[in-house]
Amino acid sequence: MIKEDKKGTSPQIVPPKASGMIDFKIKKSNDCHSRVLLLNPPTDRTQFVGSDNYFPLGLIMLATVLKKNGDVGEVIDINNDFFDKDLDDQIFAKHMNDVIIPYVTEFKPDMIGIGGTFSGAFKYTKIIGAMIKNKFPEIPTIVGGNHASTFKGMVIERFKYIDYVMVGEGEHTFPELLKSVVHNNGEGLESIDGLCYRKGGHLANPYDPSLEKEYTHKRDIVVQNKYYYIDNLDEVPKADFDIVGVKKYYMDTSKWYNPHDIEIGQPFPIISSRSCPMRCTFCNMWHVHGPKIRYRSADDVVDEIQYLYDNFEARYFQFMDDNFTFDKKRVIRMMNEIVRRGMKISYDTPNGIAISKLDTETIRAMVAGGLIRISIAIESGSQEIRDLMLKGLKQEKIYEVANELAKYPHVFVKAFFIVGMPEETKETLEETRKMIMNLPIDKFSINYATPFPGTALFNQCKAKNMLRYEVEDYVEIDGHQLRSDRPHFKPFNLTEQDLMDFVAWGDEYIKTLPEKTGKYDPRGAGDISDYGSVFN
Ligand code: B12
Ligand code: SF4
Repeated sequence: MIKEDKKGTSPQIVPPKASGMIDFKIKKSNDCHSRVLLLNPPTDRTQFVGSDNYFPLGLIMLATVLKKNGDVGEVIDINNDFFDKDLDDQIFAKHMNDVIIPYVTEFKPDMIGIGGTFSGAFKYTKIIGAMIKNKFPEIPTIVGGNHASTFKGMVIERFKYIDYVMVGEGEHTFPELLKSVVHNNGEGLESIDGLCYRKGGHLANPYDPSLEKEYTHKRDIVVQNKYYYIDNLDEVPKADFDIVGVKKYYMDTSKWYNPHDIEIGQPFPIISSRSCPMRCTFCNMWHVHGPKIRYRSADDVVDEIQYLYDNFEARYFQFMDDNFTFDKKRVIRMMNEIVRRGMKISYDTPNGIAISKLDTETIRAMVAGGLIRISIAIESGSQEIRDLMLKGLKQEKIYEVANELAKYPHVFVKAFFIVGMPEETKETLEETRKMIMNLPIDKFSINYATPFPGTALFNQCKAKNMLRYEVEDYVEIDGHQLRSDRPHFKPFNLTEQDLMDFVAWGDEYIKTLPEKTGKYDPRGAGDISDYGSVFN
């Protein structure tokens, strides 16, 4: 049962029965274990935002659950293979032929899963799927993550080389799928929450590469919505980073902003909650992690930090939550616990913190816990635009929080801005410019408003014929959804050039900041004379 909310964007999911505790140990029908290969597609370098070498956390978490169940789950992070290399279709195909396909031949997986945190990676998801199926028609393929969760059955309908789509988080449903497909001949597929497939599963799709262009008919596709999300996140096994090998993620962090002088070494991601109850019109996060925010307990999070601290010499953490500070008490408890245990760590929040949930007490606790770099999500200097975005953020609050953060001069403050919403005007851009110049911030980023499928912004652009591509072609995304050298659509009352001029101004202005603030953050930048670009 899915009810559209008043804005017609975010589904309020009414589960058919109350979700209970999830048993992560899936009992198999026999003693065989499954062998699963999980592949992380790369994001296109030309579209890449940010230059850090991130762990594929979602796939690591899935592989951790498989390992706990006694299955063999391996992750090949192709994104990591290309971290510091150029990438184009030809180079990628060669890598598939020379490295991935021989590995599959040797590994003999029962199933191949392809991840997809970003729509921008879907171009390579398709190439991986097609090349794998051409070579190994008998191996079932599955795609998960944000893009596939948004498009669900349409992915199967369009791409015959993909057999299954898993909507939303997969820690409890992926093992169920393996049990059904690998051990029970596809029995019970219809009761797997959020699974989309062809009737009869991959068994009904004897793959013939010559039919690749033919779309499967809609009536043959089973599309199941996702109802159950894991309530008790403490139950989810903690990411086992050994699965991918921590050394592969080495980055030279010696020049990162580091006021504590605690060696940064290898940064580790922490996700302490899932989803966010807000519905900003440009955000499609809830397609994968559901409508309701769910938390890990403060102790569980600090236990994970402690484990990484003790076993991997981790001293630098990155909280990647959608809305980390939504529950103020939990964050303060977490920070107090870090202090109580005497761990000397630093951390940042690359994914952005909701300003409406920050206050004096929370900021004080966060700084005591090791905060040295915070990204705050302002989005626009115009109250009118923020209101249209459903940001729920007042002008006074932005200044209050920025001034509060400025009381901790060692904390590096980066502000996120979006320009080019449909209603943007010269006046609202001017308000953003003024805010950037007046706020006590150390860095900022400016992104062009991006109509991610499944958002209210996408629907608005569609209704007003502003989209650059045909609606149904958004499933085929070729990386254009990430950073772009030009706006993704033209606002009602501005030209694309107006927006590009604004970004060009930002690119110049940002270079003046290190001198003004005395703080320099080289991430994404060449040297001090070229202080990165506003996209980083
Ligand atoms: C952390 C994060 C980042 C990190 C990167 C982390 C990384 N590993 O690469 C940073 C800060 C760098 C980042 C950057 C960006 N991000 Co970001 N990010 C996130 C965030 C908050 C969490 C992702 C995550 O790690 N989740 C934790 C794991 C456990 O969950 P998961 O990846 O979803 O995996 C689970 C399921 O999806 C599923 N699953 C996933 N893959 C598979 C595969 C199979 C086979 C199966 C069965 C299941 C399955 O099971 C997993 C376990 O439950 C998401 C929001 C969200 N909640 O998803 C946004 C999000 C993915 N980011 C988004 C965006 C827009 C960006 C940027 C473009 C922002 C910008 N303009 O700069 C850049 C792009 C970066 C790039 N690669 O080029 C959008 C993506 C929209 C889209 N459709 O593409 C999201 C959804 C946020 C949003 N508000 O809309 N991001
Ligand atoms: S506050 Fe952040 S995570 Fe929540 S809906 Fe808005 S943009 Fe998305």
